[in-house]
Amino acid sequence: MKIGLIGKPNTGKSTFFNACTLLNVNMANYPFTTIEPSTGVAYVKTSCVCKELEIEDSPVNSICINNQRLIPVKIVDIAGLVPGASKGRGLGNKFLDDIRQADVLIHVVDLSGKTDEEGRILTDSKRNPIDDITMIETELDNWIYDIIDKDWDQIGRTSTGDKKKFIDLLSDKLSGLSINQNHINISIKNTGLVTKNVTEFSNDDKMKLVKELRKISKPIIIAGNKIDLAEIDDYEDIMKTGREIIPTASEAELLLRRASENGIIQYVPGNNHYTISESKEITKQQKNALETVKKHVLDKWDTTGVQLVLNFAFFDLLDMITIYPVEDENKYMNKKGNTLPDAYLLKNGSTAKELAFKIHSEIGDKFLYAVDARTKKRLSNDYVLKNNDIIKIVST
Ligand SMILES: Nc1nc2c(ncn2[C@@H]2O[C@H](COP(=O)(O)OP(=O)(O)OP(=O)(O)O)[C@@H](O)[C@H]2O)c(=O)[nH]1
Ligand SMILES: [Mg+2]
Repeated sequence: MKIGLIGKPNTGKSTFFNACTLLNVNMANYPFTTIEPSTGVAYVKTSCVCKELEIEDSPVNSICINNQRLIPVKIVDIAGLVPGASKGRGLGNKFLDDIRQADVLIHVVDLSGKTDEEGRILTDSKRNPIDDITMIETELDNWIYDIIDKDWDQIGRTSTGDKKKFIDLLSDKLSGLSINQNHINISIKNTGLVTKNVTEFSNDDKMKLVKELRKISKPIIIAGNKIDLAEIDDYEDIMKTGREIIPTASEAELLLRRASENGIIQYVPGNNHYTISESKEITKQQKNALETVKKHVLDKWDTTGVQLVLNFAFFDLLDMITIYPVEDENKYMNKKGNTLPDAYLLKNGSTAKELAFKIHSEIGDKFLYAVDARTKKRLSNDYVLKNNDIIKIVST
């Protein structure tokens, strides 16, 4: 599963990306700083089962800080989209192409309204952030629409009135966009187009289908960024539109993570506080910067929001759960003696056998049964995993 960061230029996508990956990609206060998409590793945060079990863990595939498990996920920083991008404007289709692989999107919006629709700084006016949201949605919709429309008639002829075949062929065309048959079926149902013959779909019908497809296959969480410069009203206005939005301060999160990396402060991503280290020297400038973050972000908004956005994307929009596979169900260890070594993210509804395949295809092939490490009970291959399950897989 992959997250894509999208938005018009200059909203703070690369800052968000850097904050959550702590990599140093190019950042600057002018549009089109990002030319190539950069992929990085971010972390979602969940309360670790080590606390409940009262054991000290030694993670391998993830990190545990203060009983908080940080699980790695892939994130892509995509360059800014401008109005007309779907028709090739700006850096156009290239960037839309980078969105193909994403399973979930974080739309970074300049909540302060201090930049225009192409990311240029506004000095004497303010842009309504809702206009940025509809702009990006429109570009995404037009982009998918054009892809569908191009082959619609031909697919219609080939499938000769057989809807199942039509959906089959259409999903082939859209597989590169991480859109599958299931997405298409649900979208046709949700839009009430199920009774209509596909060859009779009007352009409006197709657009209705596209909008639904986009929502289902690429769900969006809006990061209302630059809250240090924004008003709560702007945030509430977006909430009232029914969209999912979380206020963020990417720059503040980046500052906190860097200070924490340098040992100046102790800070767990997502927390509403930090503590200044006694042992490390701190300059007056650093101290001021940290105090500004506390005053304008943490005290006012409680968190920088960056961690909340990542968690929302995975746990809410993608509906993922956390599973801890172990090899020794009595000691909760792997063979090397690491306690609670791995935390896996799986789609809610996944079975024990699917977990086995996720660990290794061979383990999946040779799956016999699973064991619930808490109760030591045997679980069958179709057992539906629950969040925070600790599971041993037994294979031949
Ligand atoms: N005040 C404030 N400024 C921010 C915040 N996040 C980012 N910025 C600033 O916004 C400007 C643009 O940030 P980038 O991260 O380069 O923006 P981008 O969306 O990646 O821009 P493009 O790559 O051109 O599309 C920089 O000057 C950042 O320092 C924030 O939370 N608050
Ligand atoms: Mg950028």
